[in-house]
Amino acid sequence: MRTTAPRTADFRSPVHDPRVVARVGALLGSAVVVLFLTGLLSHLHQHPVTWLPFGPAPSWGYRLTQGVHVGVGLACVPLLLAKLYAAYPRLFERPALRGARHALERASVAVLVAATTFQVVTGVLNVFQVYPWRFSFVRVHYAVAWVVLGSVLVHVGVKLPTIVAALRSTVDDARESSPVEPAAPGAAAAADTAPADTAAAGTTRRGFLAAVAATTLGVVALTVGQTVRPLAPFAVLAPRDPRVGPQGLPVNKTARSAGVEQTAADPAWRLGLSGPAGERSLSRDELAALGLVRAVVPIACVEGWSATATWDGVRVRDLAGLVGGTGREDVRVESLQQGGSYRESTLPAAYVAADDTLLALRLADEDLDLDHGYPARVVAPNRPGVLQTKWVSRIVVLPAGDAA
Ligand code: HEM
Ligand SMILES: Nc1nc2c(c(=O)[nH]1)N[C@H]1C(S)=C(S)[C@@H](COP(=O)(O)O)O[C@H]1N2
Ligand SMILES: [Mo]
Repeated sequence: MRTTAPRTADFRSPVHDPRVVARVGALLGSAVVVLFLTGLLSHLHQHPVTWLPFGPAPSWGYRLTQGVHVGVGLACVPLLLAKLYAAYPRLFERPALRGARHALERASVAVLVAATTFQVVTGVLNVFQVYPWRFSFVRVHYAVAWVVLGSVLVHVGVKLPTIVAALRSTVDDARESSPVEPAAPGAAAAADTAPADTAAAGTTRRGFLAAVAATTLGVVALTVGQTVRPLAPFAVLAPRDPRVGPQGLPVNKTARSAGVEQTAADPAWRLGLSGPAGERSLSRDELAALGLVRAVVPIACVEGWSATATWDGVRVRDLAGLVGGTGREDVRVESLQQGGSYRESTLPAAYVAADDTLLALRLADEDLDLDHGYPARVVAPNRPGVLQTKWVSRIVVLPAGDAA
């Protein structure tokens, strides 16, 4: 039995090769850029900034970007494992420390691996609604996203010559089987003693890359059904089936878990309206008497699942108008729910003005199910699910220019 730590050159599999590492890395790096951009969009939806106002069009916008975020995020599981497997022998390079520049390079790789692994592990657990931690997932995931982006940029910058050379040489060319990164002195010496490359090694590398590509595509194919309806039967890896739930729509938070079972079902419920012209209160029948408008607007959960639904309700713009709103003010929507982050949301003015932004009373030609927000819930196009507030108790027209 060996007692000493292995050396990089001890890892003889032809897969431990810069050409493989660079190819998997290019895929993973592209995925990370897509994740950063789509994630940033999701963040900006939930924390609007005046210099980049979102609007209600296209109605499927958030559905697409967050669906891509979670789809690509799940695809990162095989990509990350493949990248770590192909590159890990470099951990055993000796001497481990070769001066300040090298130490910095190693530290940046450590940060990159830790931060990316953290994002993938916590992201996947979040999508499956498993929270074995006490911190706020969204806040930490957002902060670490910047660390991932920074360390990817440093990593690519430092490795650019190696990456370019590796991507230029074909995977099956009969070349010496070199441990990852031949530039390292120890590794170069080892390369001399490594067995000459053969066609078989090329096949193994190509086989590995093909297997990684197939697994990655497989993960995507078996999860996109959570948002692409025709593929729903194949979404065996997705946590949600977009067809399952009351009125054919999934439920993230039930009336019971939100603690509103009694208050939402109370026949004495009235909608409170508040605005520059004063206060109003309307029963459900009075709301319905205003005339219902139909909108086909998807629910697009931040967790990646989404489903189109047909809603009937009163335009939020018209409700705001009853208390002096002009359609140019933001509107705050409050729920009967007493606690939790999603008990209220703010509709920016551009959404308030939209024809399809409703206080919905009905879904799929029936009164809303209690779990879908009865007696009334907000639906607006191109919005994260977390902002489609259910069990609405009050709508407040905010002073113009008082963006939340
Ligand atoms: C590896 C690189 C990744 C980066 C750079 C990244 C980046 C981001 C960012 C910036 C946000 C917005 C957070 C906010 O609203 O403040 C976000 C949200 C989210 N990400 Fe990622 N992400 C990554 C990986 C993943 C993975 C692998 C998954 C799971 C499959 C995932 C699932 C989610 C979910 C579910 C949200 C919505 C959270 C919420 O609003 O409740 N992410 N991501
Ligand atoms: N009051 C309240 N509204 C809420 C939530 C909540 O927790 N509380 N969850 C939101 C989330 S995360 C989603 S995805 C949508 C889902 O709407 P549905 O249950 O009708 O499908 O409701 C949103 N509205
Ligand atoms: Mo959600």
